[in-house]
Amino acid sequence: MEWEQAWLAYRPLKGCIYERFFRKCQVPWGDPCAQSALRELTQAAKGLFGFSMRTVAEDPGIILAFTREPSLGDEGFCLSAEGNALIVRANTGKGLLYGTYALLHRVICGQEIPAKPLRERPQNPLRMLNHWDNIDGSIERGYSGRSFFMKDNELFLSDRTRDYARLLASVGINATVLNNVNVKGNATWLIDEKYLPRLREIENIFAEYGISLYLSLNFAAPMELGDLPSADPLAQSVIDWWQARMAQVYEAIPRLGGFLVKADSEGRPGPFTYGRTHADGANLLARAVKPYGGRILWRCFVYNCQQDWRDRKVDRARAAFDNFMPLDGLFDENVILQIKNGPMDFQVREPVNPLFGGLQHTNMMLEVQAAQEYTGQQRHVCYLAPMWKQILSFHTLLGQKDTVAQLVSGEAQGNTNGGMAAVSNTGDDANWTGHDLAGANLYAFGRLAWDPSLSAEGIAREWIALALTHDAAAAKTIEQILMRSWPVYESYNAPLGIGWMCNPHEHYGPSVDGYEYDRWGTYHRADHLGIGVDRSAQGTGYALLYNGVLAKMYDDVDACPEELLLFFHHVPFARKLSSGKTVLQHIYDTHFDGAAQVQGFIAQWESVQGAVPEPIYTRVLARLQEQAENAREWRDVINTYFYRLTLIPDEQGRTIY
Ligand code: GCV
Repeated sequence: MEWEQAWLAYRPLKGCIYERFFRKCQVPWGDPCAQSALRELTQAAKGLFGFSMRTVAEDPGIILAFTREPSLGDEGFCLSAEGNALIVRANTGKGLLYGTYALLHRVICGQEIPAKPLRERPQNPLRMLNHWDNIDGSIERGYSGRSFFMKDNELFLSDRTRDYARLLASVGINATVLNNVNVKGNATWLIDEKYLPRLREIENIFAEYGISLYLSLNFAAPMELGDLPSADPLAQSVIDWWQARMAQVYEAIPRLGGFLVKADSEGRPGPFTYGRTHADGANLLARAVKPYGGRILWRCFVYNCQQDWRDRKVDRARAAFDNFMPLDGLFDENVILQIKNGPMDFQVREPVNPLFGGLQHTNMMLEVQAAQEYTGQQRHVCYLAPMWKQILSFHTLLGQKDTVAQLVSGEAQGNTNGGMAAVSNTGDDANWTGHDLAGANLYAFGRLAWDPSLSAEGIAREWIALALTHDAAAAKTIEQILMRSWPVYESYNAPLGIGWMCNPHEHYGPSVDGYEYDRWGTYHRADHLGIGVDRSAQGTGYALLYNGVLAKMYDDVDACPEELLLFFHHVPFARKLSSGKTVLQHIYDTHFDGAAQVQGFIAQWESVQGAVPEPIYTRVLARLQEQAENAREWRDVINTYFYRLTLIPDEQGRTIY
């Protein structure tokens, strides 16, 4: 299948003041990342300006040069315009590569390359994608086609593997987990000699772009791959098995970054079976990979998925905290706990996971989902950078440097074992992300992982200039659509933080009671008088898991932020919000408004015709039309449900069925 180049398309650029610099360059030999930078510059010169760039010894227009500046670290760079040259300096080839992409992006976005050196280094040590690609080629929660790494129980390589690595490196992503965290069947064998040679080939390409390869593994591998009777993390036979296996794996792929593990979660095996803790499980693996410099990323998405909906005392939102807080400080230094942004599961609105601000002696990283499982499945536009910004800037009230960004980057604790991961939204669709506008999410994830202080608008503007258009009016229109898209999606979905009113399993389309009488711990608890889950001190006590005034705020129905009201409290439909509207009227109004706004997106998009390339224009238009139809469906199903439940009509007398 053919594929496009997303934001590395290098379409012709007219009137660029830096064009002349692109004729000749000087790049150090021998370093693989520096050579990748050279290839990128050459490709860019051809696409942007239509000529071939030459490498020269004298009088270069672009210079990539090694330097020794401790403040730049292993990944930072320095960029400047000096005399007749644009110069990128870095301590490493990786830094030169990142600096080269920064140079290219500034040139394409029409930004100045200053004479005074611009210094950058990433905030997060690990900036990682998690693929949920299965070895048969399907992708769990994948909305952009099939896997471009796996098919029919085989791994494969193509030119697309390199283009994938280029896309990642161009936004500073430095690690990737190739396979789904639900490791089953043949995927368990990825750590076997059957697959290791091919993985090594893939890893070699990634290394040319500064990307570390990680794999997900099956905790029960000693039983499924070996012939041990148990996977008990404290059994000597199991310890020996993992050590021998890791020796084999690292002999084949010495630079392998490590492993991501989903254990005791949604039916996956784990240490609980043997009465052991998650620390026992994680440390077992951490010790096996430690001699090779490997890391274990251990997921905190652990909860009881066999809940009884009648039982109001068990609260899934508490699960990660209750499972992991008692283990704080017990994990080895090469273990990182990977924590989903919220306590539930990537809903359109959730509070920040209280493990951030809870854990004090454990490495951690933030997991977000670029794949839009609950946010429109890449059929609806939903630019997630504004949501991620809210999470990253959330003050947990733990110590001086207390934002989620400061905690996960290791800045707060002064360590380098942390970062950000995103569940990838890619697949083998020509445009990589199904919805063209979902490309903005992949781009934004990399940029925010590099620098969480960047603004969502600024990132959107960059991405639009790189991927879509230089037409100022069209760019502004597209930026407006992106920036409105999350609030609009939220407005026609489950209201006020309650989440989950979607069709079970596929998680697309409205179904208010879809999860209400199920075992997954995801309820709205509505009756004809009121709605919401009581997570206050009188309810499940979840609100009290936060620090200080945050706990007070969430616990108090009058102080709780309204966008999370129903997440934390069960309230009457007649309760007045700050707008003066009742909760019920708010539900009606937001759903009418959300559906209308999507219709508005269509008109806005139609105005950019001619300013963005075909076939992107047509593809996006088709998706927006589908979104408009679906938004009307959401509006009518949700509003009708609450009207029939309460028998209270819409104050404005609009049609509710
Ligand atoms: C990979 C949610 C998704 C699952 C996913 C799981 C996880 O429950 O629906 O498909 O499994 O999260 O994050 O492990």
